[in-house]
Amino acid sequence: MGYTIAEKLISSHLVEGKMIKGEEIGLKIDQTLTQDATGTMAYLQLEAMNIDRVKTELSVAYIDHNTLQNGFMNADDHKFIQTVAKKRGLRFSRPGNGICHQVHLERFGIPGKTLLGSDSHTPTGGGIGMLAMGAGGMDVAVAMGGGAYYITMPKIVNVKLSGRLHSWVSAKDVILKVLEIMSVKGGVGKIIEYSGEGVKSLSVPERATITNMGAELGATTSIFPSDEITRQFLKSQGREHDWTEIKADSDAIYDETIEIDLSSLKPLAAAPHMPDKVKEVKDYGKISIDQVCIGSCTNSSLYDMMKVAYILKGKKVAPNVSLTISPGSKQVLSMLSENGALFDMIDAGARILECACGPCIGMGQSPKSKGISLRTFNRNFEGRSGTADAGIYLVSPETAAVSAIAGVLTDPTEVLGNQPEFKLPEKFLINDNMIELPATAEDAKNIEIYYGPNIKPAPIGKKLENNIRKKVMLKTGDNITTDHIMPAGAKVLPFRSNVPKISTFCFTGVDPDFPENCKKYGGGFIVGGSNYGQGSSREHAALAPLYLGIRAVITKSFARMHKANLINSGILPLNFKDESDYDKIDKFDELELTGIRDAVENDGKIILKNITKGEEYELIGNFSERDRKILLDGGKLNFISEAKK
Ligand code: MIC
Ligand code: SF4
Repeated sequence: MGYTIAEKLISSHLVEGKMIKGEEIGLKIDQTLTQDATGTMAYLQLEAMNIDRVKTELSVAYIDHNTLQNGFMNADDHKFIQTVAKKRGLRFSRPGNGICHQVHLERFGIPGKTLLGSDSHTPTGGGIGMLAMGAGGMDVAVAMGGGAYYITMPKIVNVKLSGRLHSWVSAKDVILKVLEIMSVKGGVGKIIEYSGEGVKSLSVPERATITNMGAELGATTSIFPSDEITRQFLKSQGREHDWTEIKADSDAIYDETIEIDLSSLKPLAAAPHMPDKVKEVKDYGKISIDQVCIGSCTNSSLYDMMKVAYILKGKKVAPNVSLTISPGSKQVLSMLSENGALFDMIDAGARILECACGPCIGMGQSPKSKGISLRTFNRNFEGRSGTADAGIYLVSPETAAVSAIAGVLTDPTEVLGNQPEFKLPEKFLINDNMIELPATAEDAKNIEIYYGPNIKPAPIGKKLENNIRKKVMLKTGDNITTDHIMPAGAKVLPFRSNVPKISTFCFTGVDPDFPENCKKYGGGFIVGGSNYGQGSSREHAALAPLYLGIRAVITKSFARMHKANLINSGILPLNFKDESDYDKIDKFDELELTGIRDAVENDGKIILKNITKGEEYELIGNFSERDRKILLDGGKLNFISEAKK
C-alpha cells in the first residue's frame, strides 16, 4: 500500500508510536518558529528548562505581532527575545522584516522537513511540502530542546483539484470553498492533502494561502506536493538546493476525498463572525463598506500585492472607505517599491502599513462603530478587530481591491476584464540584513538575557488533587475561540509576558465579571459547547484561566491545540459522555469531581456530581498515557522537571 505525502513525512520523522489513526505519535521536529506574542512565554519556558543551545536544524524568532510600541512593554519583550535568540542559537527576524509565515516560506522553509511554530498559521509551510504545525509555546520550547512533538495520528483528507481558476478568482476562494464544505470544525484530527491536475496551476504563494487558512478548518495541518513549481520558487529565492520532490504514491489511500473543480469557483466571502459562513460575493448584494484591509499571513505575498496594485492603478479609493495595505515581508515591500507598484497603491489612496500582522491581530485600524470591514485575513471572529460591533468579511485581495474603489462589496469578475498573467519574478530580491545570526557557542556565554519589568514568571500548575469541589465560573456556547478566552489587540497583547495582568482581560468580551468571579470564588470550572478553543495556538488561553484558578474545562469537544495547551498547563480538559448533560448545568452550580486523580491515573470512570442540582453526569478524558502523566504532575513544566529527577 502506498503512502500519502503526510504519511511519508510522518514516517520519516516518527520517533514514537505507530502510524495508526487515532493513536499518539511522537515526531522529530527539524525547524521551529515563534512570533513575539507567543514567543516571550516560549522563551521563558525554554529558560526554565535550562537549555543551553537549541537542538533543532533551524529555529527562528520573529517579531511581527506586537509592533505597536505604545509604552515600554513590547520593546522590552522584543529585547528579551533578541537576547535569548543570540544566546541560545536562534536566528532573530527583526521588527519590520515581515510576518513570520511569509518570511519563513521565502527564506527558510524546506520541503520534506517538519516545522513547529507557536502560531496556528504555521501550516503555511505546507505550501512548499513541509509538515508544518502550530502548537503552544511550551511544545515549541520542548522541540527547541530536541524533544519530540506529540499529536494524534490524523486522518488524511485528499482535496483533489481539477481545472483552472478563472480570471480574478483566487486561492482565497479555494480555501473559502473548502471551509464552506468542511466547516470550522471539519478538519479536527485531520491533515488536508491537496492533489490533482489543478495543483499544477497554482503557484507557491497561492498554495501557501490555502494551507495557511487550513488552520480555520481546525486541521492538524495542510500540505501540497513539492514539484517543479516549488523548485522554481525556491530557485528564485536562491535556494534551489533546498528542493526535493515530494509526492503521494499513486496507490496512496485517503480517509476522505473532496473534489473541487477550480474552474467552477466564483469569488467568495465569509460573513461575520466565522470563517465558514461562506457565500458567493455577488449573493451578498452591494453592501456598503467602511474599511478594506489587505495583508496578513494569508494574503500578503508579492503575487497578491501585484494584483492589488494592478487593480488600484490610476483609480481612487472611495470616499467612504479607508484602505490599508500591509505587505507580508520586507522582500515584498522592497520589490513593490522597486517596480513601482507601491506608487500605484499610494497614489490611489492606500494607507501603507508596516510589514507585520497589524489589523489582523487588532494592532490598530479598528473599524468605526458597527463598521463593515473587508479583510484578506483568515479570521473574522467577533471583536477581534478591536471594535465589538464591527462586521468583518473575509475576501480575496482581488475582491478587496475592487471593493475599495467601488465603496461597496463588489465581485471582481463583474467589473474587471480578462486577468493579465501575473508571473512570479525569476529572481526575488534577496537581502537578509534584518535577520540576525546567533552568537557562537563561545561568544554566547557572555550574553546576558534582558528581562524588562513587564516580564513575570509563567504560572505553574499544581499536582492534580483527588477531589475538586468548585463552582461553574462560566458556561459558553459552541465554537468558542481563543480570541473569546484571551482577547488580543493593542491594549492586551503587550501583557503576553505578564500573565497576572493579562488574566484580568480573560473572557471579558463574553462575561466582564469572569476574572472577578474567579478571584472571589478561588476559580472553579468552565463548561463549554463543541469545538471549544478553536483558532489560535495562544497558550495564554490556558495560562490565564490557570492563574485564575480554573481546574477543569468540561465541554462537548475541544479544538486540538487548545486541548494540548490546557493539558500542558495542568487544567483538566474533559468531555460529556452524553452531550445532553451540557444543558443541565448552569453558571454558579457547584460541581464535584471525586477521585479524579485516581480516575486519570487508571483511565477510570469519571463522574461529575452537580451538588446544586443533585445530579450526576459521566465525563470522558480522551487522554494519552503521556497526557495522564502531565496532568497528574500539574502541567508540562512539572512533568519535565519530574522526569529529570
Ligand atoms: C492569531 O492569528 O490569532 C495569532 C495572534 O497569530 C495567534 C497566536 C497568538 O495568539 O499569539 C495564532 O494564530 O496562533
Ligand atoms: Fe499574524 Fe494574523 Fe497571521 Fe496571526 S493570522 S500570524 S495575527 S497575520
